[in-house]
Amino acid sequence: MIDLRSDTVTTPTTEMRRAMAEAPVGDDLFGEDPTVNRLQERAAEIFEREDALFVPSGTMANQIAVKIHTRPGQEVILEARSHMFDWEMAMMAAFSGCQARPVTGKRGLLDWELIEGAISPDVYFRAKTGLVALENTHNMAGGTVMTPAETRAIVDRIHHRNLPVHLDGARIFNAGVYLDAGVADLSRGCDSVMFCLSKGLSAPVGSVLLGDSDFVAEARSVRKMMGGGMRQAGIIAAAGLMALEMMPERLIDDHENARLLAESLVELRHFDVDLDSVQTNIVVCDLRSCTSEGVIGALAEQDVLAVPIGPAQIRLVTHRCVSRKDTLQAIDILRRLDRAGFPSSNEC
Ligand code: TLP
Repeated sequence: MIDLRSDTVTTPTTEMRRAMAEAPVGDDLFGEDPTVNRLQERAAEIFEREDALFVPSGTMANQIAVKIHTRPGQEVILEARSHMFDWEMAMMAAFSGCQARPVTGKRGLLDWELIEGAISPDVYFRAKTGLVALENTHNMAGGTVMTPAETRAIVDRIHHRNLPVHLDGARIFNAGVYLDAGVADLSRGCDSVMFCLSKGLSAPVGSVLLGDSDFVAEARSVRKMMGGGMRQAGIIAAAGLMALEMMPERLIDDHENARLLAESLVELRHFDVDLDSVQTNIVVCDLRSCTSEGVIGALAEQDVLAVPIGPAQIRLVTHRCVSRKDTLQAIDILRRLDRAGFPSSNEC
């Protein structure tokens, strides 16, 4: 099976499993789990932040940030295909009482002009903007990155309007590898940032939410409110620590495999890829004369898995459990199917 559905399917390494078995643990609700504490300290050091909080998922981290930065009745400006808008169960409405103000960015990236146009006018009969949320890398745009300079330029202007910024950095280490930049630089200025240990970094569970000490103290209490307080969580934090220390540098392999996949796909009849958007480990393909359902089904019969992200759009994600050999094999299968035509293709 060549599983290109997501980098979330990565399984922990043998070293991670060993570290999990041997991790010193304690009750984290009393702040007594040494492994969780170590993970949070290391993350704070690497991101150059005052404090960090280990949480069960990226979704929870993002939604804790929304809860803290906003008040009910406010709007959150975010990208139209961002994870926080499309994939988090309308939680900003359900939990924080906010509505999204989505803006379509070029290749998923927001610039100041777009954001400024979405900030609500300062009149009493309009909902106030409470937060701007950015995403780096941008998942549904194909893993596109924002540079530290681009981020900083936007963040400074947003702050000038007295608004906070949260960065969904689920795959910020991929951005760092692509740009040869540190994650501290990529997130500098943002009031809060979260990253996932459980995607390309291969840990089984967990994300980290970072900010200043007051923010993280509040985040700890919102995490509890959401039922995300964990006890001997050092068992999973141990894998997270290894993910953080050992895994970022190998992400380059995933980027190279994604590039190879994308460059092969553009040669085919039924696939269209914006090669400029393939910067990290994600390939988003528009389909010609066939449906996502038909392509996904035909691939699955050949033991290649991908996900639909629209009626004629699929996503392929490379990761540690997809080798160069697997990538070449997937390309062979795609070529063969493309020549034969897909079952639901209009041409067949
Ligand atoms: N993304 C998943 C799916 O939910 C779509 C994936 O397969 O890519 N921010 C971004 C940018 C994400 O891509 C994801 C997960 C999250 C947040 C949420 O993380 P989890 O799954 O830990 O809640």
